[in-house]
Order: sequence, then structure tokens, then C-alpha cells
Amino acid sequence: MHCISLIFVSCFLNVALVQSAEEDYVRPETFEERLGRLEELVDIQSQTIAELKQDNTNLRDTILNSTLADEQVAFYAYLSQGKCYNVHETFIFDIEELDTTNSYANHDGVFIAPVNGVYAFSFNVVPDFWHYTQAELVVNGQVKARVFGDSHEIHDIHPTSSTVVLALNINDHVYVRLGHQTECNVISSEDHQWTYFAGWLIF
Ligand SMILES: [Ca+2]
Repeated sequence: MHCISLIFVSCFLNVALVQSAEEDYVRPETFEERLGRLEELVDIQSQTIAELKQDNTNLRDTILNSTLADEQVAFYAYLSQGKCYNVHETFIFDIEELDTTNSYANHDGVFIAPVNGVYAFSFNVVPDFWHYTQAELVVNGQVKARVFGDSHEIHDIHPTSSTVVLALNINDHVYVRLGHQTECNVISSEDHQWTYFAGWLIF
């Protein structure tokens, strides 16, 4: 009886093992299938490497550009000729002698800070003969410096200038405009002086 029981258990185990093996069976891959899968992996790896190379190039350019901007921000521009300005009209210093980071635009007269930092700005304004002129240095709409040149009662040139130091954030807008306590004629000429605007990053 004991022997019959053993045979029965043995048969049961065999059937169970065969069923389990059939369930776990995975058809062996052919060489072509494995090769195809490897090619897919190589393509994915190549794509990843290309993306990493591009990221590396972008990072290097960013670092180089930020280093240049930190060390070399400077501009200087002047008016090619004088004119009669309206109150609060921006002076468009159209002759650009220097603009190392292309941050001053000689079509609208605005300098846009390329990096955070402490900057120096200098501007010189030349009132016409028999004129008094007020001008303002403006940052984002706020007046930060004023000058006033007065030859109202004399046929003379009385230029007026100022140099200021300001802490700016990146993208701050800086420009020079006519003030409100003023007459309109500003001159800029070879014969006398140029009306100019300059700035540079200190640190
Ligand atoms: Ca420029």
C-alpha cells in the first residue's frame, strides 16, 4: 500500500513539473532577433551620446559667454547731430564707438544690462547757445541722475555732465532723456562737444 502511494505522488509531481515548464517556456530568440535588439540598443545609446555632447557644448558656451560678459561690458555712443527734443524724449545716441556685449541699441538709445552687477554711467549734454537744458539718467522709468547746463543769457557753450555708480539687475533698462525743466535744443558737433552716453561694468 505504501508503495502505491509513492507511485501516485511521483506521478502527480511529474505532471505538475511538466505543466510548470510549459508555462515558463520562452521561445529562444533567433540570431537575427538578438541582432535586431542590439541594433536598437546601439541606436538609443548613440542618440543619448549625441544629446549629452550637445548639452556639453551648450554648457561650455554659457560659461564662456558669462565670463566674457562679466569682464567686458562697456559701451560709448554719441549724437551725430543736435536737435530740439520734447520733454522726456529719449536721446538716441546714434554713433556707437563701442559696445562690447551688444547691450546698447543705437536705434532707441537704451542700454540693457546683460548681467547683474555694479555699473558706472557717464553722460554729457551740450545745451545750445542761449539755452538751458536739463537731462536725466533713467533706470526702468526711475530718474537716477540729473544734469543742468545753463547758457540762457549768453552766447556760450556750457556743457553739463555726470558720472554715477549703480547696482543693476540683468535686463534693467538705462537711458538718457530730456528733463522737464528745460529748453529743447541740444547740440553735438565737431566744432564744440559731443553729447554722449557711456557705461561699463565695474564688478
Ligand atoms: Ca549696439
